[in-house]
Amino acid sequence: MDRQMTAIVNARLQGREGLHRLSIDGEHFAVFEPQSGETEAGATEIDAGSNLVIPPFVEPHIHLDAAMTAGEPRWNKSGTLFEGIECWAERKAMLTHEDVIARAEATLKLFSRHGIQYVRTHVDITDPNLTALRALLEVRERSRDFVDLQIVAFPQEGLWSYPGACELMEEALKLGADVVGGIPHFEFTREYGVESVKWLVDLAQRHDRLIDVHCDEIDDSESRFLEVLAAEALRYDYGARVTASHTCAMGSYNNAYCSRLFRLLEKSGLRFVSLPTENLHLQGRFDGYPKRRGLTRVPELLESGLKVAFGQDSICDPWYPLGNGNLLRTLDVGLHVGHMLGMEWIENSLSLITENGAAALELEDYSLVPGHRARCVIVQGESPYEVLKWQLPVLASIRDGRVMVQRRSE
Ligand code: 17E
Ligand code: FE2
Repeated sequence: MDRQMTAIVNARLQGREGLHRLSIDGEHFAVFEPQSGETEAGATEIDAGSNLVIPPFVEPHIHLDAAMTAGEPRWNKSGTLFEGIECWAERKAMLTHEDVIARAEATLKLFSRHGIQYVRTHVDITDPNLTALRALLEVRERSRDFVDLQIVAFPQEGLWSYPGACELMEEALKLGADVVGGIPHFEFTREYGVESVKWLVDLAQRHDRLIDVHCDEIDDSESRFLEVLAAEALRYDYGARVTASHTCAMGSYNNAYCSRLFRLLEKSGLRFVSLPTENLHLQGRFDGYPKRRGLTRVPELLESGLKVAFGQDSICDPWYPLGNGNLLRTLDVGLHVGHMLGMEWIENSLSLITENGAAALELEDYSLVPGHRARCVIVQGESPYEVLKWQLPVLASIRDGRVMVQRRSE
């Protein structure tokens, strides 16, 4: 049974000196008080042991329908996105309701052990039976105790390029998908890509839904659907509700084009999700040396005031054979690729797997303040630098005042 707590003591908070006592009233945070020194935890109090207490981790981009299917029915030998899509089409034909539920729940439980309490999953709707979507809608309800799950209706094989995909998108939203997805760089033609983006932005507005598009996940400097997505978002004043995922091609754009593009991005206020482990693995596959790394321009986006979050994208699926649920590993890789190991970046880095993800998911009631839901994690380390260096599993994950995960410090 999860234990209900009345306070967290000996907590270190980002941006504040010293130790704090965070009291909890039922499911919500109550008063936060500075402590004069270390204190002993009472029977219904949890001891943070001078470690940082931060909001729960947010996984802003995962594919739960494909999780844990790596090698089924065959391995992705080339390591490209495109062979991954082919392998997945074969595995997709074998999906059952129970199969999807079992793998998705196992993955969410793995995430929970790593302090993730919010997840956005893409679910492939290019399937006339919508098997994965129906299963994930059930998982969303069954898992509410330990995770808030957002479901993106994701047309993996294209909106314009897969027969019936638009009707399946509409159906997915009627059934209860939270977010509208897309994949313009995979459509048969550039025009299809542009049309698909315009169509999905309109669809989202008609249904009052968020948007999260797999956008320009390719090392092609001519893949320029991000500008279309941003312009549409700006036109309808929808930017804060739109996430551009991947945007790998931005790593290949020339600087003059990027300079023009960034003006639009700043005006649009789009959210960004970068998937560093995944794209390091999938991109650069058609290059000789020097070889591109296929990541979007993370530090430049952040310096422009835009919000970028990191996500895992895959857990052992046709696109990526590894993954362990620990977002600190993803953060580590992303900071390396982005040349972001300067101390200022490190000190601010936890926002990439917490609050910037929360912004993409439009979470309310997220930050650690009195009155908000008592949801947080106790990480191992007194500073973001220590947390990043050690990458140890969370000491505790608390949700609405209940302790869901607790382990001894290492
Ligand atoms: N589908 C896709 O289009 N791109 C990816 N990176 C994954 C699935 C994991
Ligand atoms: Fe993805």
